[in-house]
Amino acid sequence: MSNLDDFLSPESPTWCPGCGDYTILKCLKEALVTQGLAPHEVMVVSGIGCGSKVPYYLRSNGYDSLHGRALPVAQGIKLANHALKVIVVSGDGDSMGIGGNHFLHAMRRNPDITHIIENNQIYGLTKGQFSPTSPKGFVTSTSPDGSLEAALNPMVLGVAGGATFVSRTFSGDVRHMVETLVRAMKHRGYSVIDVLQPCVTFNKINSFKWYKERVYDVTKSADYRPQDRKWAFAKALEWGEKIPIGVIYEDTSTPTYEDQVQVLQEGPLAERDERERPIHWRVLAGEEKLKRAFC
Ligand SMILES: Cc1ncc(C[n+]2csc(CCOP(=O)(O)OP(=O)(O)O)c2C)c(N)n1
Ligand code: SF4
Ligand SMILES: [Mg+2]
Repeated sequence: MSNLDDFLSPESPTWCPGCGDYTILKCLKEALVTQGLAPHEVMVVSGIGCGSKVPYYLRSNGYDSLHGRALPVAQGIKLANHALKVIVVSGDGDSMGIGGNHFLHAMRRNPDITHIIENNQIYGLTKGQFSPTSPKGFVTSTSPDGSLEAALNPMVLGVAGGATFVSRTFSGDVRHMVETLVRAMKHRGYSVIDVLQPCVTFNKINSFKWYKERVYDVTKSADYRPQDRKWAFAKALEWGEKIPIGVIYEDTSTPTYEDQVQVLQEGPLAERDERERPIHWRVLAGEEKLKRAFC
């Protein structure tokens, strides 16, 4: 059993007052406690950005990696110790821009990790440039005449790319976010959560009010069918006057990447004696390395 104080970091958040990232931090802690996870069982990995500061503000294992590189780092950590609950927390720029290619390939592998995309539709940390999820025509410091590029939708990419759990939640709804995070973390496989997270300082369009007027809980729909990929794709495409939140796709039949790696079936690598590991998993040294390099 754990409680919220177990996850209390000595660092205080430096986010702007009212930023949607506060809700994500609060809900992540609650979701971890709800599942009875202790700080040493959790690894939070981020990139660089406002939202990527979460590992500093949560007392657990943490890794603040490079901008865009949270996913490969997280997958490496999961392979080294698949007993850890590995959670990626990174921005829309981090996840969909510079890290977009890692997103596509994580979907193909289905690692058992949870990816929280803090989607404020802008580059917050670097003071408000348009991001891959900004709408076409979005006026920012780097697009004074409006962005010419179409927006990416993480839900559409998630369903099309083969992520086995695709969902969305909103920083203006704590209960919904905790429930969605718990469901995502319980899923065995790559779970993606697109979090609508207002940047109150640089994105004056997509505000709490703007989202509140549009979001609805798709899990309450009469035709709710999260196992039906075609239905999920239609829901993922919905964006505008109505924006669905909740789990839209869940595939429980695809094995995780770790389930398919033979050497991991005997237990986490991190807990095993170096000499027990098959030769190709060891760091080869000296003569052995040379011999192998030339044969
Ligand atoms: C390789 C590299 N390129 C660019 C940057 C500059 N940079 C830091 S954060 C960031 C964008 C952050 O936007 P996002 O990921 O959406 O996070 P947010 O700040 O909005 O939470 C950029 C461009 C960097 N640190 N490293
Ligand atoms: S700049 Fe935006 S995303 Fe960054 S802390 Fe401030 S409100 Fe949050
Ligand atoms: Mg952002």
